[in-house]
Amino acid sequence: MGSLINLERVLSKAEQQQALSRGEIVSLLEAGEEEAEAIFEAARALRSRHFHDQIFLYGFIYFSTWCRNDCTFCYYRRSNLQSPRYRKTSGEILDIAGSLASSGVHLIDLTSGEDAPCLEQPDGYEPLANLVGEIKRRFELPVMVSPGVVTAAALKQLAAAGADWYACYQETHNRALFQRLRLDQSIDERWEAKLQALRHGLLVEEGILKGVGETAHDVVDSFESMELIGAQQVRVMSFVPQAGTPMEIWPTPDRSEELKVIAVMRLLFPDRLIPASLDIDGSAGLQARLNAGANVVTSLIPPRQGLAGVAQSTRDIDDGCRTVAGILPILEQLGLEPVAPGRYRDWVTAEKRQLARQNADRLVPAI
Ligand code: SAM
Ligand code: MD0
Ligand code: SF4
Repeated sequence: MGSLINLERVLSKAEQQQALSRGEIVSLLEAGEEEAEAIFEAARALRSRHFHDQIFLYGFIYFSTWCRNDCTFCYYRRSNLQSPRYRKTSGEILDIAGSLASSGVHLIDLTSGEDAPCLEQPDGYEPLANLVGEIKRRFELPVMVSPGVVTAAALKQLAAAGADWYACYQETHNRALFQRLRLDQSIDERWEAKLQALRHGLLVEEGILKGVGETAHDVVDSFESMELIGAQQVRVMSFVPQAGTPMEIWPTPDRSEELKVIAVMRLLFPDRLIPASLDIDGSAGLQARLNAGANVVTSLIPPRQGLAGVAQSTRDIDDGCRTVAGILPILEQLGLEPVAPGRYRDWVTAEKRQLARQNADRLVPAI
């Protein structure tokens, strides 16, 4: 960024919710340490304006680590023989969801690899849909599903069962880079799955990886795509190298990069949900991400249930640091607090109503 005065001008535009140019966004992403502090402050001010220092908490259940895909960055890629494989039963998942619900999370995120039993049978997503319905009935919490790319029929079935969110991250919107990350997968099919989810009334989370070879312009392209699709939740995760994968010696990026992306997302999407994931640096990384303007703590995992994280397969899980009780002192220190449970449900309901209106206006029938 040329000068602090210029930075002030850009931040004041953002605070007034005026559009920023590509050059302005790139300069924010390339800001130095001192300038970054000013960007974080502006991001926090916008978060306060829209969310009153109240934070949402997401419980995470990685219910199957089996996957047919071979993403170069992922520990659970099919060809990684070192990765621990498990598939939790419906009973086990309900028990875990119950303990997360009673610990005070606002949402249950059911995540898996693209697991063959689901994919090989015509009605393969019925068990997941039934599970979603049962979790909603028993615990009255919103549910997110993250099973990878699934068919329009499966999305319809999941939405009918009561799923509220579909999370599916493009990782990058640069076609050549996508192809290096998500080997033999279609960038268009992944995008189309999110469009289908929206058409069926599911809220959508879009996301990118930081430090996988993208440029600042690629990141701006991703912001434009997030805007275009109208994602209700947007995320960034720093790449963490995984043993036994082609990217195991690829360096993890400096965390200041992810923090600036979080803050710039807050400036560009002030009223959207932006996660601070515990899956990258555990609870030690939470404060910085919240200070950068995130408003959802994700990847809360009950201890000692044999569950894995995505980027950190074991970190902080069994010692209870990734629980609501474990992170509450961090929120408190920052003058933040978890939102009352009903208010998260209200937020989701209001967003789903707005999406239903948009879908009706578009008059595009879902298939
Ligand atoms: N299999 C589904 C899919 O790929 O969409 C669901 C799992 S998804 C939640 C896994 C996500 O975790 C990826 O989309 C990626 O953004 C993130 N992730 C995976 N491996 C990672 C790594 N090594 N470092 C950082 N993030 C990673
Ligand atoms: C997280 N481990 O929030 C989870 C995961 C999938 N919807 C989310 C990447 O960090
Ligand atoms: Fe499978 Fe998802 Fe990992 Fe890719 S990121 S290998 S789709 S679990």
